[in-house]
Amino acid sequence: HVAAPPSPQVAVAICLLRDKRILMGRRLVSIGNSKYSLPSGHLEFGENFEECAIREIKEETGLDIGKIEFLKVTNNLFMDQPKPADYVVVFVRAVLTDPTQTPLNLEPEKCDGWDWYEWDNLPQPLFGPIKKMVMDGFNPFPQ
Ligand code: 8DG
Ligand code: MG
Ligand code: MG
Repeated sequence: HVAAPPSPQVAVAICLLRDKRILMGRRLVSIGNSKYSLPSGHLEFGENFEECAIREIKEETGLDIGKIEFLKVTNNLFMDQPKPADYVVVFVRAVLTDPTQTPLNLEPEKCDGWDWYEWDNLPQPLFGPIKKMVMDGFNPFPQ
């Protein structure tokens, strides 16, 4: 019996925008450990991108989001990891249903905490994929 080879995985990453700021947190997991990134998670079977975004944000921050819009898809390879990974990442943007709601750190074993950052003053160091997108001129805010 031969183990099945690894497959690409699908993740949804959420640019949660509040006024001129975006929600980010410092990762505490193997890929991108200690780097700042967007809330994100794996697409579950039978779920669409919007449902995944709503669920992951709720699980990770307790926040309720709406106005979810597709932004971009990227293919991110992490081949030099101890456990290599191949992600197809769907980036969406969203806003808070209730703008007075504040983020909770509901998965403290995976994230150091959430905060709002201005796009021109993002926290450092950024997680590789989002860092590259920023350098390439990506901007999730409505123009
Ligand atoms: P789950 O068990 O809740 O479904 O997953 P998770 O624990 O929340 O997964 P995650 O690591 O937060 O996100 C899934 C993967 O998405 C992550 O391991 C790497 C990948 N990923 C990229 N680019 C980006 C990005 O720009 N931001 C974030 N947060 N994740 C990204 O390939
Ligand atoms: Mg996550
Ligand atoms: Mg998650």
